[in-house]
Amino acid sequence: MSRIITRRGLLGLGAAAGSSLILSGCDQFDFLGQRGGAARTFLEQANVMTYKAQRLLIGEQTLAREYAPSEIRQGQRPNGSTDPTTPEYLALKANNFADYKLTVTGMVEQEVSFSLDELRNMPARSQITRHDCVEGWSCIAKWTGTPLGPILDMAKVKPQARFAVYHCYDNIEKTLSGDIIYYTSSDLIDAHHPQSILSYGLNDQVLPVSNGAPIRLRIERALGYKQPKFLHTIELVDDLSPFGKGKGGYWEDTGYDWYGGI
Ligand SMILES: Nc1nc2c(c(=O)[nH]1)N[C@H]1C(S)=C(S)[C@@H](COP(=O)(O)O)O[C@H]1N2
Ligand SMILES: [Mo]
Repeated sequence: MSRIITRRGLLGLGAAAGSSLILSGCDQFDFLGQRGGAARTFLEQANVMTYKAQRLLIGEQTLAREYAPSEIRQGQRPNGSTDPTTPEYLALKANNFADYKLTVTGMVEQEVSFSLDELRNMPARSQITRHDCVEGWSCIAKWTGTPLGPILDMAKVKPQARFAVYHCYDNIEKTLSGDIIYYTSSDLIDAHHPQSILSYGLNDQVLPVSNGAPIRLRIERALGYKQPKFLHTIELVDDLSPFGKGKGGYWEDTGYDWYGGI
């Protein structure tokens, strides 16, 4: 069977067969923000199917496509939070992230923390990939960072762990009952994927604040909202229900697909 069947392809087929909805391109995801909309309900029901189908069809460690430098046509378009205002983040930024630590915690034998310099001195990987946002735009960019898999291995993930939760510094939403902080999550296959890197470089420059400084994780086979910026803690868990509204991420809590595969 073809290796290039994508979630969009599957949804397109399902929609064409099951209803009058046709979901074929990025632009058509715009209306997902409407809670209870027909397309969103369809996507929510399709979550389980797409995760299992994608793992079967795409395989565990297939690489996302990488591009040539000539295919980078513009800077990475900043989206979502572009200038976090939480006191913790402002304090780190004021000191050029000298006091930043990335922590791996939860279901691990050994909690570990790394400074930015330590992360920059670990084996690095660069990759030119395409970022696809559900709002209907894409950008090809070069990301440089250190692979997440070996860092999880240093922490010795316990066998009962099933997910990695990625905690960020930014207040994506301010409400009367306080700030809502961005988070997302992945399974451990994506966490160990060779292209899953803790990136600190973008297009051969230091990763700017607008794109997630000092560290932003890339999960290249997933949509934009699965690429956490301003990352500070990776928590290994066996259950996503205690976090946010229990769906595994800020956007996932509003109804977006948890797996978010492309
Ligand atoms: N912490 C954090 N991560 C985030 C977001 C955000 O608002 N906060 N937005 C997500 C979305 S929807 C997209 S499309 C990308 C945008 O990344 P960029 O600003 O580097 O283009 O980041 C994702 N990761
Ligand atoms: Mo996005």
